[in-house]
Amino acid sequence: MKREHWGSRLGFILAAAGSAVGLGNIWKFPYMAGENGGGAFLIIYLALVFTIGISVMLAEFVIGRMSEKNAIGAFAKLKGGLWPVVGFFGVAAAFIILSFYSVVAGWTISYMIKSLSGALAIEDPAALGNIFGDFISDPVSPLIYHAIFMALTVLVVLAGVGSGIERASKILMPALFALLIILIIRSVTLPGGEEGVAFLLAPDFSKVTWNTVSDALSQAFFSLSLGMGAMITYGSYLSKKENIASSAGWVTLLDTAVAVMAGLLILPAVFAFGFDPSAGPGLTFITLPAVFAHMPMGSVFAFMFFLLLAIAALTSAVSILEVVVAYFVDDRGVSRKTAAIVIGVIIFALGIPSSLSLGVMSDVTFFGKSFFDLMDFISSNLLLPIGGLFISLFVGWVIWGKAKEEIAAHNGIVPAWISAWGLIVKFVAPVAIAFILLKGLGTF
Ligand code: ILE
Repeated sequence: MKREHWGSRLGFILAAAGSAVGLGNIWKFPYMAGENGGGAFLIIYLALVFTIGISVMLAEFVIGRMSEKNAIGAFAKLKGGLWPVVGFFGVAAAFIILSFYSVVAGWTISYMIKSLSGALAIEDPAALGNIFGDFISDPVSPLIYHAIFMALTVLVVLAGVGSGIERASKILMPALFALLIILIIRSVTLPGGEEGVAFLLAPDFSKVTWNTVSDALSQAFFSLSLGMGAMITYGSYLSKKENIASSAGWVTLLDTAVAVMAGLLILPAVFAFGFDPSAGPGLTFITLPAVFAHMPMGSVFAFMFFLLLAIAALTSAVSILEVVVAYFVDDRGVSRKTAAIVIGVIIFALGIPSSLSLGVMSDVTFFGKSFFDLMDFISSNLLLPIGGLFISLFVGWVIWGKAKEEIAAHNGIVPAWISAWGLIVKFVAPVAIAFILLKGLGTF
């Protein structure tokens, strides 16, 4: 059977950017920048994204389009041997990440509703902290939203690549950009907001340690959806006419722009009302509602913000589910419908202990971590970097000659920058990623 292709170049770029732009950009990036010296973190992050990040993304597009296969099947087709294990890591990462990602995405849906009902129109962050704490530790309510979010994700994937994923991305991504721009204008025009802009743009290198660098690299992988098979899978639906290098450039640029814009949305507002930018993961769910409560029509802006987060999360979750579904459809002969539903239900079930570990199961720890943190650690700190490392080595050393042809497939011209890309995938990325991996494991 001929593989389905994206309907248009724009459709593909929006879908891939939809995968990349997610909770990682809007929820995680601003608080990580807030904790790590603002502008200094931004500079390191940008440097890593535009060297290693963009290179690994291009490597994933090459593997996907050359093989026209899912993440595991791609390695089996291109080389075989033990290489499919790399794809297996990606599929495993996708599976695990979606289980807890959907829990957090569920929170955003609940917060949309809470904003509308006025339940969050409270100026005191301590009271909002209690609301958040009570909500996420509840044994039932977050699971209902987790189920709703997984159901939405399954529905999009079930409808297929063109009529589900591409169509949803073409509607949701422009909506996301529109919401983002409205919210940024509101935020940077707040009296006192300039301080937040300065915080994000003026670097304070005194806070930078090796940890900052390793956090920035892990964040780059997570945010660009690398090492989890997503870009291999999306790349496999690309036609040979597409310029994959420029696509990788666009997706990286859009993803980074949204992270910076999210910083510009959140930090000025936080500064304008005198809150702490280093509030950590609670910045979005606790500090931001307090910020909105200070604004005229705050509930409307709060609703728009959580809608923005939910949309960003949905287009990302769709890409992660597609990684697993594509494997079962391509290699196991399962129908798309059955695969999407059954895998969706299993991932939902795996998310249950993650959600409960923030409440009734908080005493159950594994290696000192809650189930939620354990899932996050195994996937983000182990599987993604391992995937990225071997993807770079695979393209740089195993299929390098063919990879160059793949880059030139649309016009027959091997670009001049190819040697710089070669240098990164052969040496720079593997060494840098190995460093982070060892650090993550606490070796040094
Ligand atoms: N890249 C997205 C994000 O930043 C997802 C990460 C796919 C798991 O949220």
